[in-house]
Amino acid sequence: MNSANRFDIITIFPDYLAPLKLSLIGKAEAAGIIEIGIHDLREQTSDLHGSVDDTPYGGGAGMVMSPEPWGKAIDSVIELAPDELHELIVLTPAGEKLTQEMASELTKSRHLIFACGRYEGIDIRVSDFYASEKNFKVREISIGDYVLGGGEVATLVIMEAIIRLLPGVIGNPASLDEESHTLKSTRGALVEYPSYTKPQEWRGLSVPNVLLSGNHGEIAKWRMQQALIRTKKLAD
Ligand code: 6GU
Repeated sequence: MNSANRFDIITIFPDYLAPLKLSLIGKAEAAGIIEIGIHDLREQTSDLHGSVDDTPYGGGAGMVMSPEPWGKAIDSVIELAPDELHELIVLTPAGEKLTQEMASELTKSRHLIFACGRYEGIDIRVSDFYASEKNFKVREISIGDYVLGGGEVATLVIMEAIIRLLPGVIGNPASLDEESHTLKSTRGALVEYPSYTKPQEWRGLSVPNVLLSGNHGEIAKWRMQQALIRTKKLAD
């Protein structure tokens, strides 16, 4: 059987990706739903110090990651999923912003390669080269309007958003349905309604009566109202 989605991550800090062994993603890997490879970029360097960066052409502050170690690392992970279409994800604050819709699209990809840049980013010719290769798609993705030290944490975020959507990963897939209905709704993006569990009273705070009523129509109405209120608050 060859049905697992494959994720290869290239980084100079492989230990940063240790959380992939935990929780939902760790279990999905153990169950054979996904395969994960973590690769140290420095293994692709040939000089004594394992240099992965150099000064920018045109001058300016900071360092730029050199294309050759990246080319070698990406070529080597292609061989781990030889017959698939490869999707290279370059993590950069200059990329398109991650959305739920994008995460959902990425579940269809059989082989995702995450290139975790550090410093001022990766020489753009790496993206340009693979974008022109057959069986390759390249996407530059950001997880929000702030700057991180590197793409590793962004990779964890994106992988978690994708993997929890894969069949068999979440115990009760109905919870995904409800979530996506709430998210889409009629006006684009609604956030989730608030949740309550037992006990019925906690530190003087009670669960709203409607949730105890057993009236599913009224409960759905209340939840929709609450989601709208929360969404509106965020927009203010
Ligand atoms: Cl993907 N990388 C870095 N370095 N900073 C970010 C980011 C990615 N997304 C938001 N900020």
